[in-house]
Amino acid sequence: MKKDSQQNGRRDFLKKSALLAAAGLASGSILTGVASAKNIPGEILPANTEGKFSLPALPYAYDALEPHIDKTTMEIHHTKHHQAYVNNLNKACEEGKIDASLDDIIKNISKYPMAVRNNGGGHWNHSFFWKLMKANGGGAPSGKVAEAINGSFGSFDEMKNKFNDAAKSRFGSGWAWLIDKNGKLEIGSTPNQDNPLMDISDLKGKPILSVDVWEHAYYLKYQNKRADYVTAWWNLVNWEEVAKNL
Ligand code: MN3
Repeated sequence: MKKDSQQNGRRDFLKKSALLAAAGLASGSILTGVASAKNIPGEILPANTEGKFSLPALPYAYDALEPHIDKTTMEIHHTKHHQAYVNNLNKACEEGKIDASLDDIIKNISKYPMAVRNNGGGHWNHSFFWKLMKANGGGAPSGKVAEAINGSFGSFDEMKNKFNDAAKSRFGSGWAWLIDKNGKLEIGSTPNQDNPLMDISDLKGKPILSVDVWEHAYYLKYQNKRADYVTAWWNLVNWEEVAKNL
């Protein structure tokens, strides 16, 4: 009898190990591209309490954006990906003795090493992106946002089509943007964690709205169907926040 229960215990242990290994592999596939050499798939990175930059809290719960963006994706995206950008930015700033503000770093990004560009951009972009979404968002913009969109694109639908095209056609990882360029709204995309405030960017202007099209933002729920993710994402847009950016 004793031997049986030992064997059962070992079988349970093996089963659990296999599940953990599978979970590690699964999260590893969506963690591709996290800018951390030390990041082990499946590992929760410790919150950085010593560095200059810190992870902002989300303005909603991890499950608030369901069913459009699932809880697990939001949790991994915020606590692992964004946290990794913050940790690595702090490390790069410490190593390079960089003491500028994030806005100054972004504006003059050509003067900094690639680690600062990738992780500083990652921190700026995600901090901007979280606030652009909310539970029960979406619908059509009103007031000055609607006026600006109609003035620059003719209609909200036309702007949406252009934005969707920019999000879909960005090859690999990056971001689609609605920007204000000298009083006129324009749409484009940037690679990796670049953004339209960076001096090296081909797309330059003041960010108004953006969507993260890295696979880690949607892969668990949408797999390769980036277009479906972007279509669903419109249901989350926080137009009051967009108005503040204008
Ligand atoms: Mn992201």
